[in-house]
Amino acid sequence: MNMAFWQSVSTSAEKADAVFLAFLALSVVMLVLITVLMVAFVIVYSRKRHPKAEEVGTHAWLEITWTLVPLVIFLALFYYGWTNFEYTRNAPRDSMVVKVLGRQWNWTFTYPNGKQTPELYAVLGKPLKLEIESADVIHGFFVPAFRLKMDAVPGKTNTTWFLPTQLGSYDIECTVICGVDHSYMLSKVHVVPEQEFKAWYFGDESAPKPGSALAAIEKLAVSHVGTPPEHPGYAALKSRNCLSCHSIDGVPMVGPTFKGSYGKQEIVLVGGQESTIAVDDAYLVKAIQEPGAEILKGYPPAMPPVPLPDEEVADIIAYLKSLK
Ligand SMILES: [Cu+2]
Repeated sequence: MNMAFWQSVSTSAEKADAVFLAFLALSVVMLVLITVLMVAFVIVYSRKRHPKAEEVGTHAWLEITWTLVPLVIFLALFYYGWTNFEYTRNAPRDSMVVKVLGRQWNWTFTYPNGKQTPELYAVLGKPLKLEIESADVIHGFFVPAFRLKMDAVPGKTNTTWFLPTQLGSYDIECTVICGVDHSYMLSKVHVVPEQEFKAWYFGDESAPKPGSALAAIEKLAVSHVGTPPEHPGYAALKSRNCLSCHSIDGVPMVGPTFKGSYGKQEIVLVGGQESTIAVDDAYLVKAIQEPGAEILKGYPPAMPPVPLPDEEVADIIAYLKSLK
């Protein structure tokens, strides 16, 4: 099935749906059977037809039957569910292993060669094993289109896997209330053709992300109606997940907004002592590399250090200067 609300685009999704439908079908059969019997008994054994109560004797075989039949049905359902659960837990040996790190409030995916992305790239028709961890609190890694859900627990590695069967981009959500921006802890799985993935995976820093050929065509279509190209600093903020805690429109989130921040006088806490600083290049470089050193007053020390190449830092600072 491929309706928007019932997308099953991985092998595990097809299996999970089969189990779900089996349980649903049995539930419907039981509901109808019990309702029909209930109504029939009310009519057949009404007081009008049976004014005098009778004692009913034991029917050994009847009792054995209605005990054994449900037992067999339930054991069969258990076996069916269990084998499918096993299937989702045991990744094939040729799976690519991707580490998933959940933190307040984003996901980071690390591939075997060390490349990192904020959104997951998977190859169509190839198994992908996930090793899921958390840097802070418990999160829940959930891809509804794959029927794939696994907790991200600090100090523990949970694994699962999937084999995507359809090209496309699918939502990733966090299922555990993990703090104020829990509901923004969103990402995507992009299922792409193998050559596109390899070109990015084995390419250097400048290799385009898989799926970008398609995105570039879409962008070209948009640029004909006059959308300006994205500022490289904005692109960096987006790809490094900065915008899940910092806004560019003046509204403070977990962290301060970027709008109008450059050149401002701010009060910071340095080792518990307040001091006034000007937000300039030097401060911003330090705030990115060592975010815990000088915390802006009124904000939690929540930001992880972000190792960024120098050009990206320069792009980001140039972009912040432009945000008046
Ligand atoms: Cu979360």
